[in-house]
Amino acid sequence: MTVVRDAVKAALKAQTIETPSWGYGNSGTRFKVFAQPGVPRTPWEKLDDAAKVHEFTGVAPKVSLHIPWDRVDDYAALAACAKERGLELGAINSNTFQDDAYRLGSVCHPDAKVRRKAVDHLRECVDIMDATGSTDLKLWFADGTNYPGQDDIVGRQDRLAESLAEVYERLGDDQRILLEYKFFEPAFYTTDVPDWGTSYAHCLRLGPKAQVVVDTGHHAPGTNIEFIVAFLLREGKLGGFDFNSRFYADDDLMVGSADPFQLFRIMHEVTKNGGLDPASKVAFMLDQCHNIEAKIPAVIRSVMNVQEATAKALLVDLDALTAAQRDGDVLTANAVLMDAYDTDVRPLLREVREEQGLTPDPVAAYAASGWQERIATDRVGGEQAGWGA
Ligand SMILES: [Mn+2]
Repeated sequence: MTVVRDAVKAALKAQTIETPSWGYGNSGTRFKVFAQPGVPRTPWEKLDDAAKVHEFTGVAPKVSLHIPWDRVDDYAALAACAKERGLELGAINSNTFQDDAYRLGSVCHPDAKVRRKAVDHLRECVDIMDATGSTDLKLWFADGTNYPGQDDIVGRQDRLAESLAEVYERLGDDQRILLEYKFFEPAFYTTDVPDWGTSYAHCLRLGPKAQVVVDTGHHAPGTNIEFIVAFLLREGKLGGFDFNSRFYADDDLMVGSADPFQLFRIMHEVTKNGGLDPASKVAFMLDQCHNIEAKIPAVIRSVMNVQEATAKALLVDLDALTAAQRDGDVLTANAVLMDAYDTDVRPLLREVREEQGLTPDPVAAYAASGWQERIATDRVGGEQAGWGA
């Protein structure tokens, strides 16, 4: 049992969770963005906040950027700044949804000039990756239609494939495309990449440097996300996660808050099928908005929620599970899984943190650090970061 416990601890120490730069900025609902004191005004200040999350959790060394929200003149300098803070720049997220030109879509737009603009932006994102050392280009397209007959479904797929191929060509040897899907919104009739199957088919055609990213909030209610995860891992096509949780639509709430059991089931498939092995290159990213809650503690809480689900998944007795499955013992197989889920892993994680020289309680340590008060005092004037370019 000690051997198992040591292996679980080692895996938890090795896991990294990437936090999103936009999670530190102001965000909101369709109705109102609530500004909070101390919110970063620049990408540099976002890195300062991300560094705090890493300081107290020890497992969040990477930060995803979003272009143009994180546009700077010198990306190499931003990467150097990250490094000074013990961080690395992670996935570059493109934006082909906030320009007037994209009313009818971006890479699937019927007008070649608009598609050109979108593809040029995506290629510019790869230039930025070259400067920052980022390996992942995360693509989410708002493309779709609102009305039957508005555009040709197959024609849009053809344009998507052509656009993606041009971006794929631009990738360096160590770079990859992570193609995200979302079943609806902002388009309400058809979405051009609505589900994992569409993303998978395009990635398969593109080649080994294209993989699917699973945003946990981008599914219809009742979708079995862990099945998708297991399938993609088996095919070597799971690039990573955008973690968040949802009650209704794409709610972008803290991962593990709405349905911790679902997160455990997902992490069970990940741990069981090699997805925690760094060689698998599965990226554990957060994609969340903290609209009414304090942002930095919410990111810390989210990182801890992923760790807790991972710890429980690692505690599943796979030998007993396999034996029960082989014997067709339905109840025992289910009980083995539930035993792990019902384990309180918080003491184990406190131990892990102490062994890493970290504080056992990151939320309390952050609250006591004075950082929140300091940024509220220091970050006055200027424009707080948000969804605007
Ligand atoms: Mn996402």
